[in-house]
Amino acid sequence: MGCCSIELSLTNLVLFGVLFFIGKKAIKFFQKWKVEKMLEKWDEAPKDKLILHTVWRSKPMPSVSPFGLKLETYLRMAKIPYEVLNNNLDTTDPMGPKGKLPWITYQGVHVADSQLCIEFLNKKFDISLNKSASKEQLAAARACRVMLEDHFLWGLVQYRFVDNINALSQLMKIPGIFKLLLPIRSYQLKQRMISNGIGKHTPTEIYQMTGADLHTVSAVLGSKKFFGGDEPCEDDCALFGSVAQAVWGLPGSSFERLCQGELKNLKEYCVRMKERYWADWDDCRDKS
Ligand SMILES: N[C@@H](CCC(=O)N[C@@H](CS)C(=O)NCC(=O)O)C(=O)O
Repeated sequence: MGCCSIELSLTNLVLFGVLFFIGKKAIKFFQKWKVEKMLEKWDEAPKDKLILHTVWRSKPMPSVSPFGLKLETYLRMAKIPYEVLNNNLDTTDPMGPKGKLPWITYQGVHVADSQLCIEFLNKKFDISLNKSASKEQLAAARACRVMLEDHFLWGLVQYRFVDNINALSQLMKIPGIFKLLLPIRSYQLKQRMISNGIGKHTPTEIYQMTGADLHTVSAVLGSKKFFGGDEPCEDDCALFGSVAQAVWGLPGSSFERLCQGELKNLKEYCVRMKERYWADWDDCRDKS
């Protein structure tokens, strides 16, 4: 009798395992199919227009995505035409082929990842925004970009999505159904932080570690106007995309306080970038 019940539960376990495996495969297959369908739709987009797929406009600033703000700033720096009102900025399919935003469609080609988009566009339009900066300035700017995008980002995630998820609607409009899913999103991101390693620290430790990134970036900027010197270099778009989040996109955070006080050269830098490339900053904010 006992042995029979062990056999039964073993059969159930195997059955459960098989169903779990099939379910996972089915979800993957469905996701792949959805992406293919979505890309087929964008294959038909007019070939002469560059379409920037990104998150919808937010309240304090045009984009609360560091990567979205980076790529849009790059397009402005490189003077590559995309007009928001001409519908060249798409927010219906913000997530691209790699499940992330931003991404672009140009001449039937889809490119995902802000940095890969920049490299692709540099080649397509024969652009170099690094002509006036020194080798040292470019190296320091790159190091700061990688630090902000791959390390400081987790401080932003901790503050915005883990500790203050309910305040997200102060930053951007959240459609009804998404509001219900926010706790799940918060949980997913926390899990991602744990797999990364940084999520194993306490929030205070995470804020200290990522606040130190801002100190470093501020020291590298020093009294320069831009990370490229008197003129911005290519990485200035990325540095602006991330630092602007600390200045305008994380209200009430220690990052915001740092940029208003001790590290005020970072805020001054963001204002300089904003004035230079975003004369329409307020028009690009969601004022509803
Ligand atoms: N390395 C990527 C990062 C893009 C990224 O992480 N985007 C975020 C929004 S700011 C995203 O799409 N997150 C969705 C997710 O990871 O599930 C890039 O430079 O584009």
